[in-house]
Amino acid sequence: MNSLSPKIAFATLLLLLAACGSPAPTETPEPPAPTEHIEHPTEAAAPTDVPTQAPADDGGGNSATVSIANFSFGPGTLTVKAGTTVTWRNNEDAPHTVTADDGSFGSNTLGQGDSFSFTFTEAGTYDYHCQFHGGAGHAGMSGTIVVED
Ligand SMILES: [Cu+2]
Repeated sequence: MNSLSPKIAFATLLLLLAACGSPAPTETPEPPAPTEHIEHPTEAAAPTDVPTQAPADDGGGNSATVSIANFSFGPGTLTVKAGTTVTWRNNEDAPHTVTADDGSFGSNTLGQGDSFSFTFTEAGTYDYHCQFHGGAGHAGMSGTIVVED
C-alpha cells in the first residue's frame, strides 16, 4: 500500500505547482496613446501701432486756408508767397465751388466739410468765384488770391 505514496506525493506536488503557478502575465502592450492633435491657437497678429506722424514740414511749402461760410470767402483777398498751397474749406451746409475766373483752377461742388486745394506757383492776381452764388469779375460770392514772388 505504500507503493502509491510517492505518486500521490508527486501528484500533490504537481497540483500545488499548478495552483501556485502564476498565470502568464498577459502582456498586452498598451497601444500608443493617440497623439492628441493640439490646436495651436492662431496668434492674433499684433496690430502694428504706427503712430500717424504729422506731415513733416516739406521745407518751404507754405499753406494757407480760405474759409467758406455765410456765402462768402474769408478772407476775400488772400496774399501768399509763390509756391503756397491754398486750401478752401466749405464750413456750411450750402454747396459752393471755387472757380477761377480764367479757368486756371477750379473745384467740384464742395459740400459741408469738403475742401479744395490749389498750389500757386506763379506770381499774379487770381480772381475766383462760386459758380452758384457769384460770377467772374467779383460778382457776388467771389474772392482773390494775390501771389507774390
Ligand atoms: Cu456758393
